[in-house]
Amino acid sequence: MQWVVVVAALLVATVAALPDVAHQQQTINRLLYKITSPIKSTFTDLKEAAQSWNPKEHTDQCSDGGVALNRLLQELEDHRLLEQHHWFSLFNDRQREEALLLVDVLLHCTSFEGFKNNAAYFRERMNEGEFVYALYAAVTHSHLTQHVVLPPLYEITPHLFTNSEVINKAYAAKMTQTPGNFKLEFTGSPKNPEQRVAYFGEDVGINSHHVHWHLDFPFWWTGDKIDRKGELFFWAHHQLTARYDAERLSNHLSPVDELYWDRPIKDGFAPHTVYKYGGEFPTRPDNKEFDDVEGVARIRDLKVLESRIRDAIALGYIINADGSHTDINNDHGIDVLGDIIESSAYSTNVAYYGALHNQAHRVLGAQADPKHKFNLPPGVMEHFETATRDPAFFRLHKYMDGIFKEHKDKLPPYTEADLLYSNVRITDVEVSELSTYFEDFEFDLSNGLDTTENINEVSVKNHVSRLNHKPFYFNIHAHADHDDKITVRIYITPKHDENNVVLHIDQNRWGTILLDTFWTEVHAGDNEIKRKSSESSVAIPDRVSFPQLIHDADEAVANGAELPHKDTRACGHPQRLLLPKGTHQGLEFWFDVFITSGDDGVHDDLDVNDHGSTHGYCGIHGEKYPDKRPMGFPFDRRIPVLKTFLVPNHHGQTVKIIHH
Ligand code: CUO
Repeated sequence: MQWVVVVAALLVATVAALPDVAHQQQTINRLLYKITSPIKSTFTDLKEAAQSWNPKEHTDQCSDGGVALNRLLQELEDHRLLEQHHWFSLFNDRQREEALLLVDVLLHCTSFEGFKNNAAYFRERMNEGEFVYALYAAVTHSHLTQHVVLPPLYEITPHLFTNSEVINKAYAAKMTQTPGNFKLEFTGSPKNPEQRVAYFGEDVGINSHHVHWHLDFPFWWTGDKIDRKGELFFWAHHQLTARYDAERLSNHLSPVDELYWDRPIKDGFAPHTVYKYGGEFPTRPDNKEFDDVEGVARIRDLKVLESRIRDAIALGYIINADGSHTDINNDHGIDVLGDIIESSAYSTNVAYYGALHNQAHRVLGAQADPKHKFNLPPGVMEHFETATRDPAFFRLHKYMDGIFKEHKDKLPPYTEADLLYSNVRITDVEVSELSTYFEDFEFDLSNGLDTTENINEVSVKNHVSRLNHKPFYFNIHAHADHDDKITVRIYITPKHDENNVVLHIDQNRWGTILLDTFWTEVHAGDNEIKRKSSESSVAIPDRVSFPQLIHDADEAVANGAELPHKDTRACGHPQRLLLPKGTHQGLEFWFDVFITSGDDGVHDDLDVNDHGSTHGYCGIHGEKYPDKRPMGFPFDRRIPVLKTFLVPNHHGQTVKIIHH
């Protein structure tokens, strides 16, 4: 795909031609409205485009001269495209190929009009799941749509975020024209200890972040080089795993164990979730032995891939496809390994190292029907929307994380010189009360229900309990010898294990959670650096709901007004899950503050410009990851001697998280 080559050149030319943002927002809303029904007749421009726009006549509006468009049209003409009203999975090679053909078409559009008309045309002719994926990916990456707020996916394809009991009630509500707001219960029963942390794995905000992380950093991406994508794959999932383990602690569960190919998958999972088309998501009983999955992978082959990757770690280099070696015993090694393990299109030797992680998702997702005898649809593990519901997700990622740790543990520990920033001495840190609680959250289901134009809409919602925390702040007192820009990193780490034993820093450092990282200035003398939880650079606020986006865009278009939304980025840990759940007595964590030189920042203006503010787990869209140091620094390497950490620019204290 060569769209990126032309994007820069077109950027200047097209900015002037951009229609107003409100109109763009309205268009994207309308393309996603009732996605399994035809475009509404009152959306006249889209309806017209779907019926009478002939894409072939407009290849002059494609930066590739229509190559991508003609490819997709040919597939359509040959009746090769997946039918509508069928499940879609990104991990299905053919289905992904089709979705990416549309991504290719949309990313080559030189004007928003062309983007819109092509999208409307293919919306009516392609599988709906493929269309939604392609539209989300294209809006995320197209230079034409950077001001559009993508609606929360839980309100576009709610089937993947709620359970079948609620969906049945929603259908009944629609049939009987009776508005409803149903309680969404977490999957499972109290007999299953894993259910105690279902509030985390089934949190719609976590699921939304996870899907968007993979939309921002797609494994198939071959466009403009995305900075440190492989390392981000490691880091975002490492943090997800660390956060999950922290949740388990307050729920009296031991850390999740990793997956072993030659042992049974200990925990089963009954998703209680249904596809819009394709039936129920398959169930897996407890202690299922791994089966080879026909057409996907044999377990013995996956073991071979694992062993090749671990050989590379032991040897300290990757063997590239051309036989050359890439050294990985350095800061950059984790990035190379991330690409190899996922694997992404950046992997330098897929033939040899395969796609361990992606294959594992598919293999786990197909354990209920590994020979495809029963024509079951893909399991929850085969969708980023649903994967974290299954306890096997965290086992899988613990396994991946262990491989990454094997590599990190081979690197030399940081020395005092690596950690010391002698300009600053932290004298004290005040942390306000840290407390968590559960609250109710409501989201709309109506986009998942079919409609015809002569049936009235009824309000159909569900509400679910979700974790939140009281806003908090910290106040760092630091003495500086001279004025300088500084980098601040804030971490919390569970202090005890599940048996209440205090852990040595080298035992728990892998469970460290990044709360915030930012750049600011210090002046010679005493400084006070205040920071609020709401400013955290790892988290994003609640997404604007789809009904609200529709309302705001329609109103803005009608009045020629501006849209009120600023936060376009959907990749980011949910703000309200910044803290792990505490306990009534208070769960103890280490609270670590590290201040290093501002030179750790990649961009010069980071102290005054946060570049979209959600870079911790998601980088800065279209720019370099802002922190030059390895992600997780300085807890990413072994800490054999605690003394190394006792530099004046570091401060550690115990804090308690209380759960109310
Ligand atoms: Cu995100 Cu496995 O990479 O789900």
